[in-house]
Amino acid sequence: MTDAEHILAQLARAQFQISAPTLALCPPNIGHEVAFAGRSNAGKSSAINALTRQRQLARASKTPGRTQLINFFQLDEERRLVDLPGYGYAKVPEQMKLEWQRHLAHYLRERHSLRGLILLMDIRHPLMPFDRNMLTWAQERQLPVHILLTKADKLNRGPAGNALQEVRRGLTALGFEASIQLFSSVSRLGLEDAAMQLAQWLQMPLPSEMVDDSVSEA
Ligand SMILES: Nc1nc2c(ncn2[C@@H]2O[C@H](COP(=O)(O)OP(=O)(O)OP(=O)(O)O)[C@@H](O)[C@H]2O)c(=O)[nH]1
Ligand SMILES: [Mg+2]
Repeated sequence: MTDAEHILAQLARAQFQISAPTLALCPPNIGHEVAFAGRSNAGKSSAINALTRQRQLARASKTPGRTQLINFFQLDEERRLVDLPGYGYAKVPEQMKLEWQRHLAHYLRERHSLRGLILLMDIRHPLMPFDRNMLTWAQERQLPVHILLTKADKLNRGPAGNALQEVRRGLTALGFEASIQLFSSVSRLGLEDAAMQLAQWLQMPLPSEMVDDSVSEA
């Protein structure tokens, strides 16, 4: 079994933990967690489902703005994935958008167990104002960011590669540091790379790093 296969098997053990409307109602701020952020409809819930090989763990919907709470998925006692509320859906009342943004900023600022941010952007609409806000907040907190350019299956290979390079250049021009990859929940492109990023931030043990003492005992 490769490291990535091992990690994907571990991620498949994720279980829904709790939905929190505010920071105060989040699970204890201990251990390690990785949050998935992105504009509404970017594919956050679909990515979590693909990475955990569960169809309905995080509810993916064709109605944007469905995930309005901070949803926690537990891998074990000290490791969690977090589905953050999507942002920027036009039909949501302004008052509600401001409320979400307040909770989101609060979560990013105060959540010390947060080890890294997976920022999802639709490959056809990258680096929108919300994405830049997230990158700015993460940078202020020195939180590492890994970008998934989602729905890469919507483009052919050439255009997808070009989009990747263009976003890389955009990030540099804006002064942001982040790793980035193509991703598709549908074709599963980039699944293993994304899983390995989670493993690193969540400090999940890798088979290739585990000491095999059965040999010395023989
Ligand atoms: N073709 C394609 N469609 C995708 C992909 N990922 C998500 N979608 C579709 O995009 C829509 C939104 O996906 P979600 O996963 O619900 O997006 P979200 O970011 O969780 O949205 P909110 O919860 O509203 O913030 C759904 O109709 C998905 O089926 C992908 O990789 N490829
Ligand atoms: Mg969602």
